[in-house]
This record gives sequence, structure tokens and C-alpha cells, in this order.
Amino acid sequence: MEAEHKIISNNPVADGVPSPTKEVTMADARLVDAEEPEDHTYDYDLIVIGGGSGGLAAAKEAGRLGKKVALLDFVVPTPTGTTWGLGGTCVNVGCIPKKLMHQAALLGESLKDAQHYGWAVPDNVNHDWEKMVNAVQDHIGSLNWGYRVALREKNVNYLNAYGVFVDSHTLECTDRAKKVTRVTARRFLVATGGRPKYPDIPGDREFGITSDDFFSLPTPPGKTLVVGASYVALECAGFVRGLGYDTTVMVRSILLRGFDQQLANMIGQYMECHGIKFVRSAVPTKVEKLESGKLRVTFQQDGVEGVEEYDTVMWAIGREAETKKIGLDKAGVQVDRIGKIHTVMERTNVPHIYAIGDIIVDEPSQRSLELTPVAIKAGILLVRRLYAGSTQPMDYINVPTTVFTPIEYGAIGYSEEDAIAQFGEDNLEIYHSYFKPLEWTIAERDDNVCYAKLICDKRDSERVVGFHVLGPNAGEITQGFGTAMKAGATKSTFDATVGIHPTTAEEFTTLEVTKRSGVEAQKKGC
Ligand code: FAD
Ligand code: NA7
Repeated sequence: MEAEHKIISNNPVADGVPSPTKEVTMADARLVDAEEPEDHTYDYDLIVIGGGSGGLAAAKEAGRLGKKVALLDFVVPTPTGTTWGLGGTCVNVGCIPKKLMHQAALLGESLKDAQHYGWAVPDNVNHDWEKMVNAVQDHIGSLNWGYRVALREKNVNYLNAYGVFVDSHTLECTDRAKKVTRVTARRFLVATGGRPKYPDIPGDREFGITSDDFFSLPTPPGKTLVVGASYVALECAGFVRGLGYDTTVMVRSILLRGFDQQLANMIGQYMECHGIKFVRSAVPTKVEKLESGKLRVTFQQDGVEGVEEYDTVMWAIGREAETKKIGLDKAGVQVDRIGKIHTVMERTNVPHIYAIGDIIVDEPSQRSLELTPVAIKAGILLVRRLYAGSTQPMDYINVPTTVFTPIEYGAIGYSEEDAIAQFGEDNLEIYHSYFKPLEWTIAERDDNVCYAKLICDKRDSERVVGFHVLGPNAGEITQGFGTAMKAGATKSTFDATVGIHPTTAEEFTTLEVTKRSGVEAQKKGC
């Protein structure tokens, strides 16, 4: 039976104050699934399915606490045959290679800045794609190895096999050689993550690739089409262009759905100004491979058919929870229409089966946050509640996040749209300011493309319910303010904070102009 719960938000920036749909009790927090005996007639105390961000963290913690633990991890190859090692999405085909390639692109920009600062950098500096990919993949290889060692050190039995439930205490494991074994456990933790979606159009799997293939491409991508307007799409398009390739983003509707639309559109403008083409209101309908080796993409734009040729076509149109083929029905675990498991304190509807990471919707907060640190923290806290007497629940509210587009965007709490819907426009005071980092002046970079915005709840001493920053190092800035938001900072707390000069983060200690006032928020000089 499908759970009927609606996902209110799958985006961390839509967070804000808790709006629990269920009373969460301390009994929930301890999660003593006491109806099952604690004796050891099972092979393991805990089997973790999925060796990604969440699964690894949870398995290591349970091992550290002296439990008998097994962790299964198996990567089903992509349609083009790409596969990778232990560590899951973030390490192999997500955060890590993405941030490193973003850095490669930023370094290219720094080379131009360097000329203004007196460095004799030649104009035609070339980038070596293969060298970058090899360096990134070598780093990933060392991380894969490190995870295997860490599991061994914590006495976790690593099984490189694909797990499918045959009943609620038994898992069938199929390894690479198709050898099948069965293992049983007192408890299970499902942490199987997600995989990229394909558009289901002719040629999509044969000729298109996804983020699962992109970061290990052995040859340069050339003229690239990225389909989708999510953060994965914009981040990848950003660094591909930054590395010097002709780049187009095909957008079906809006940029960065769920994020603050003012900042989403500022990112779009910045990317366009930096040479990225956007094909708006368009969806692809087929991909064909020409004799020349080029990929011919047919698309519909506002009801009119268009065609264009590319070297690489990348789908970044969302991800699917890996829950449909793992026998959850045999174990009695319910999933919703899109395959997500609704959990309370990371427990599924089956008392001894738990779930974390990209595959869950946290029922009390109605959040489904697809972020590595969320999966890790939820996993560790769960294991401590199960095996170390802890009662601390995971808090899915006010989770900071950053989009690593060419101009970075950090956010915590509500977007302006969601804040207006939640609190009412009259109850909000929104402070904002455009700014130019000092380092950009000599480098002759753009004026007024960086931006700071605080959304405050007037009825609650101007408590900050939305934090948004667009500019260099937004991730580093946002992490610190995340702590302030957790501590319930108000506008006056920000005002009372002494800035660090000269930084961009200090902008948040001097915000004066409100949106309501209509006063110009653009800077006229330093
Ligand atoms: P995963 O890390 O996906 O791990 C699940 C593992 O389980 C995989 O190894 C999978 O192969 C395995 N598995 C699945 N089914 C089975 C089975 N039946 N048996 C055995 N093994 C199985 N997050 C951030 O916080 N910051 C970022 O900058 C960021 N950038 C991203 C960039 C990209 C391109 C992508 C795609 C994602 C990014 N994310 C980022 C999201 C982040 O990667 C995920 O939120 C995180 O990896 C989720 O962890 P998880 O434990 O839920 O699952
Ligand atoms: P998201 O956030 O689910 O976004 C999907 C994007 O792809 C969005 O812009 C969609 O447009 C677009 N889309 C979806 N289907 C299509 C088709 N068929 N054609 C064209 N465009 C389409 O996905 P992400 O992959 O970025 O992120 C998922 C998580 O993975 C994220 O939270 C990270 O943690 C990692 P729409 O707005 O619906 O018109």
C-alpha cells in the first residue's frame, strides 16, 4: 500500500520553523523496537544496505559501539557501463568530483584576475581535461580505499553485493560473479540513495549521459548540452563552460525550483553573461547519432520544433530513489508514489527496519533533504539512539546548503516566496544589499552581481527565517551563519556582530536597506 503523505519540500532552503504534522515523543526518539527479541539468532545485529554517505557513517558507528554489522554496497553500471567503488554518490559521482571540477573552473577565472594583479599569465592558457579527470579519479580512488580500511577497523563486514529483501529479516545478496547468498539481521538500515533519471525519449540511454558518467569522461566533453535546471544541471554547466567548452542549458520551466527565485534568476543572468547559453521553455524529444559522431538533439520549444548538434548530451532532470527493486514489499516497508520511504526518527513502518539519506521523507518535518551531511548526521544519531542510549533526534530544519554555480549561492531557511506563503508579506522585513568583493575591484569584475538577503519574522523579534548569499565562497560563509540560525539569531544579533574586514561575509553585519523601503540596494562605490 502506498503512503499518502505529500512531500511539502524536498529542498533545504524551504526549511524554517518546525511545522510538525505529528507529535514526536521521547519514546519515538529512543526507538526501542522492543517487540523483537534481542537474542542473537540472526547473523548480524545490523545490516546496512548501501555504502554511501549515510550507510557508511551509520555502519562505522554501530561497529564502534561493538555491534555485529554488515554493510552491502553494489553499484549497478550506467547504460554506458560506468561504475565506481565504495562510498556512494557523493564521493564518486556527486559532491566530491563536482566541487573539484568547480574549483578547476574557478582557477581559470583566477588566472584572468592574476593578470590584473601583475602576474604575467599568457592570454591563451589551455586546460587539460584528461589531466584533471585523472587527478580527480585518483583522489576518489584513495577515498574508496580509505572507506574499506575504515570499515575493517570498525569490524564492519563489507559485502560487495546487491541486497534484496526476501522477508523482513532476510536479505538475498548477489555479488559481481552472480553468486547468491542469504544473510539475516535483527535490524536493517536502508540507505540505497538515488540514481539519475532519463527522459525516456528515443536515444536517451544510447547517446546521452548523466552525472554518473560525466566526472570520469576520458575525453573532453566538447560542445555540451545539459538538460534540466536543477542545481546539478547548473553546477555542471557552470564548470564545463568555465573549462572553456561551448555550453547550453535546456530549461523546461524555471531555474532552481524550490530555491529563492530572485537569487535563482541572478545566477541565470550571471551564467548567461559568462557565456552559457540557455534554451528556455524547451524539452528534448529525441537524440540521434550522426555519421560525424555528433549528437543531433530534437526539441520542442513553445510548441515549435528545433534541432541542434552537440558532442555531449547530459541529462540532469532529477533523481530516482533506489527503492523499487530491493524487495521492500517482501519486508512490508511502504514507499510513496515516487519511491520515497516516509520515516519517523528514521524508522519505517516496519519497527526494526530503518532508512536514511536521499530515499526518505522525514514525516514530522515533511522534509526530504538530498544532502550528504544530512544522511551522515541522521545515520550517526540513529545508531546512537539504537545502541548507546541516546535520545537525540535528527533536526531537519534550517539545514544550510550551497549551490556551486560559477557564482556560488548559499542558503538557509525559507526562500522569499515560501516565507511570504508561510508568514504573510506584512509580517516579514527583508533586508538586502548588492555588493562587490574587494578582490574583484582590481580584477575589474562585474559590479552588483553579489547579493545578501535576510528574511526576518517581524512578529518574533525579527528572527531570521531566511538567509541568502550570492558571491564567492558562499559555502564557507553560509556554514558559519548556519550555526547562528540554529541558535535562533535575530536581525539584532546580526547587527550586534562585529564584522571581519575586508570580507564579503561582513555584509551581513551592516544590512540596513529593507525591500519595503524601496531604497536603492546597489552599491555606488567601496
Ligand atoms: P548514496 O550516497 O547514493 O549511496 C547509496 C549506495 O547504495 C550507492 O553506493 C548504491 O550503489 C548502493 N546501493 C543501492 N542499492 C543497493 C542494494 N540493493 N544493495 C547494495 N548496495 C546498493 N550533496 C551535498 O551535500 N553537497 C553537494 O555538493 C552535493 N553535490 C552533488 C552533486 C551531484 C552531481 C549529485 C548527483 C549529488 C550531490 N549531492 C550533494 C547529494 C549527495 O551526493 C547525496 O545526498 C548523498 O550521496 C546521499 O547519500 P545516501 O547515503 O542517501 O546515498
Ligand atoms: P531536481 O531538483 O529534481 O530537478 C529536476 C530538474 O530537471 C528541474 O529543473 C526539472 O524542471 C527538470 N526536468 C525534469 N524532467 C524533465 C524533462 N523530462 N525534460 C526537461 N527537464 C526536466 O533534480 P536534481 O538532479 O538537480 O537534484 C536531485 C537531487 O540530487 C538534489 O536534491 C541533490 O541532492 C542531488 P521543472 O522545474 O520540473 O520544470
